[in-house]
Amino acid sequence: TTAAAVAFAGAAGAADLTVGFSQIGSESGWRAAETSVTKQEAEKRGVDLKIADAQQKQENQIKAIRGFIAQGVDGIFVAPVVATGWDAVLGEAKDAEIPVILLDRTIETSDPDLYLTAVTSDTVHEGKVAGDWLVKTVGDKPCNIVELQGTVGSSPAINRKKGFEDGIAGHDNLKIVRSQTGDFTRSKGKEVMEGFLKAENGGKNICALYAHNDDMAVGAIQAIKEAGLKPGTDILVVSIDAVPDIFKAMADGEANATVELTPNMAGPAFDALKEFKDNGKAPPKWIQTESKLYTQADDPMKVYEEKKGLGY
Ligand code: GYE
Repeated sequence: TTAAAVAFAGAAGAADLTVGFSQIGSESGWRAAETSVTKQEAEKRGVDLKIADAQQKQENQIKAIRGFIAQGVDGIFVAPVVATGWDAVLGEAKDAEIPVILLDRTIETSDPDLYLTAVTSDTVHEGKVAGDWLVKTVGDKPCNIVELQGTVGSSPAINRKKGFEDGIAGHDNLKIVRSQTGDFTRSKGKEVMEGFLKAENGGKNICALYAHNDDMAVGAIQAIKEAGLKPGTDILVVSIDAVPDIFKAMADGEANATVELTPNMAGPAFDALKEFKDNGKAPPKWIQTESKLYTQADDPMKVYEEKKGLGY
């Protein structure tokens, strides 16, 4: 037997789990990091991972899930692009006795048995943290807010909107004057922000931007600068994810705060799946990741350096 053959046998033996991952796409820096971290976490555990990129389309996700079922994988991970419309395909996975784990976004269904667990942050809470920060920061001043929403119908867009509204509720000096989707992308964030600026007296009527993710905020910051205003001072900027680029912007005084979202959703998901497969032990229905607020006071350049390399 050659050394190569031995190494090959070893690798095959370690791959005791095959997992199919239906990923949304690569709309944001956070999403790209999640994909790379998922690969790293699979490799650490010797999991044979098959990733299907859905290019933002639910129909592609449904096809990919059907493909994984046909291949007889041991488990399926899904980051559901929108919250509704999963019952039929997840029912097929259930009939095939293949456990499904939701990553980073949740679904609306009347049958909780359609998935084993969901590894996500509390996206309502994230929005509330952002809203609370803004309330504290503006004090009694009147403040017109513009909001860049995430993908229409996605659980984080629905929940981050709600949480933020909860956060500013009862503070009548804070008012959301415009709210539109930027689809979680940098380019759309910039484009929609340009519209907001034009509609609000070149931006002079805007006191703060709340973006459902950092990438849209980064695009919007560019638009604010091009309009001749100073992001971070003329217009406060608060967003969610904690990608490296937002820490750079914070270090430059152009962004004010972000709420951290770990790109490592897959690590806990692999562990839960293995425990379930090996010992029949079902995980809790929700494995919640942390949400931490960062501001300019938190040494953004240091955090930037730390973040680089963690999948980003
Ligand atoms: O915040 C955003 C992404 O689903 C919670 O999706 C996730 C969001 C994340 O594209 O950047």
